[in-house]
Amino acid sequence: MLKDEILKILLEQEGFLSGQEISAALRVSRTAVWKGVAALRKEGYEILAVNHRGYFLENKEKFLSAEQIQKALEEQGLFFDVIYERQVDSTNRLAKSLAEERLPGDFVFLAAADTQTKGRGRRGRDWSSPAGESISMSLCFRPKISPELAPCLTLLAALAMGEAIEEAYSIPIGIKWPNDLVLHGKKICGILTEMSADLDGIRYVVCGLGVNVNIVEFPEELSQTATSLFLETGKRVARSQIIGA
Ligand code: BTX
Repeated sequence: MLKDEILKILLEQEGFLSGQEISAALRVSRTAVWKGVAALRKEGYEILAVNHRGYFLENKEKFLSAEQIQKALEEQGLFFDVIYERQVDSTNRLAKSLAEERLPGDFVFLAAADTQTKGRGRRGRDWSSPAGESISMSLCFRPKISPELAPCLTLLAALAMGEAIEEAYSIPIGIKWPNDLVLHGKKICGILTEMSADLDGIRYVVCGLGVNVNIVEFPEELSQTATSLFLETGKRVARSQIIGA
């Protein structure tokens, strides 16, 4: 959709970009650009328009994009596919369906979303992942280990995410066995590892992580047990930085 392409350009742009430049880049009329910008504003994107300068997307760190995530991964020396959607039912579900399409080839990819409509925890429990404030990501790969070792991957993911958070915020993070990260006794990250296996062994593993990064307020039913990195530290960190780390 045109508005998504406009958003992508504005996210990548450091300064202002004129309507003329956007219309030339996307080969559409300036009226179409104007309409696209209006649609994005309706969705909550804060886009400044200044005479003779053009458009500028404010608070870019609030938004995620495949490019930002890819860049953050590349900074860590990681080069694999990133599939990013603004909204999905569940990134684990998306990753599993993409894995089925990619089999029998070998692959590593990351499916991420700004928000999930049916984020899942263990045993069918719900996972809340508000837009603009949380991380919903699923790493999908084909480890050459026997299926009974797969549960260790949850612990590995917990260690990796714990270290990433400690690095970004300089605070100690606890792991609550088997699949949560906690800060000051409250949950800040949940991990759901799912596996597909047959008689030959593991077909693929999906390791899904949900992180409460910049969430300002939790619904009543979660407020006693859940917290966010922002609420505990007062610091806002770009989600792509944590995903990459
Ligand atoms: P869990 O079963 O250990 O925890 C689920 C429980 O945690 C819920 O019943 C609820 O009480 C509480 N909860 C729900 N949302 C939150 C939240 N944002 N913060 C803290 N507590 C919460 C944990 O399951 C595993 C969650 C994995 C989520 C990721 S997100 C990306 C991927 N896609 C997907 O559908 N699931 C994974």
